Amino acid sequence: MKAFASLAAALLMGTAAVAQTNWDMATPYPDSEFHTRNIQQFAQDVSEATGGDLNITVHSGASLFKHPEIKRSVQNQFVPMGEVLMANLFNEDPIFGADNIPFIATTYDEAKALWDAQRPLVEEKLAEDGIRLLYAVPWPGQGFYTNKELTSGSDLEGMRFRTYNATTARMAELMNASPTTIEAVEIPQAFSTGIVDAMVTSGATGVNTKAWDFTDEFYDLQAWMPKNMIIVNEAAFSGLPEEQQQAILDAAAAAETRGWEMSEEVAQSSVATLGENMTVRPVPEALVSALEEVGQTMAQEWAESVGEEAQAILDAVN
Ligand code: PCA
Repeated sequence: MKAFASLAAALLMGTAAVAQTNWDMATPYPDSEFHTRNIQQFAQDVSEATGGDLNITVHSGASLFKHPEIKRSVQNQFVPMGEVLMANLFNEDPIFGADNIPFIATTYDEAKALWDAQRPLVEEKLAEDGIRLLYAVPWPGQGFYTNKELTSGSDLEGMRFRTYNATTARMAELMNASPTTIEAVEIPQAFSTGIVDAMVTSGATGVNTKAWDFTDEFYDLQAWMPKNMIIVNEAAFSGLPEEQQQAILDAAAAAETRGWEMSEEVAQSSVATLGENMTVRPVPEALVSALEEVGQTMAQEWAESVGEEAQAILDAVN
């Protein structure tokens, strides 16, 4: 009888252990970044909706996998879920880079129209690699941080420019600056060791890295709004009970709406914070027109590499 009772207890415990699934999630940006806060809320929503049966532990700041490894890690199921800057996958397929070209989409409405047109193609590409897209959220518009005043595009000439992927490096190159790709978490160190003396990023990342500690000027160009995407390994996802799959999809839809709102709020608040700590200059016309020209070259190069699907995306924002 005693033996039977302990067997029953062991079975019960066994069942409980099976019912609870613990997932890790690899993300590239720090805890304080609004994207990460949004993901934490997403994970909490999933846990609550599943009564604690599915727990997602968020490993932020590239602590589990380096940013360039996150997509492949999800693909190979080293980790079931992750976050990646979509345009970083440009080298796998240029469709991922549509939101990284200067002046194609510069407002939240335009970014939304671009995303609506781009999304099915992104989903299709990821599906080929056994990955499901859950949601995507844009960064606020991108601007330049420098240590000297910019009056025209040619002032960027020779600047050691921090970029974050191949597309931003191409932009820096076309502005005759000299690009070095550096992850957001490594920005302060790159400046303090003198690897770079200028950078492109949003007000959000400027505030998070305390850009005023190593640059003097911010130019709020709002030139493009690259998106982060949250992805899940399809086999891992479809291996979950249906209620848990649904909980993830519901939490993802909520996170997408919430994330776009957070982005818009941070776009305002971050520029205000920068203004309290460093010089936020009105953007000089000559700088805008130089970057517009670069944007046209990049749009052309991008459209050629994508092929006929590019036009539908460009039309969506025009
Ligand atoms: N912050 C990220 C990507 C774009 C942004 O605003 C970065 O600078 O790496």
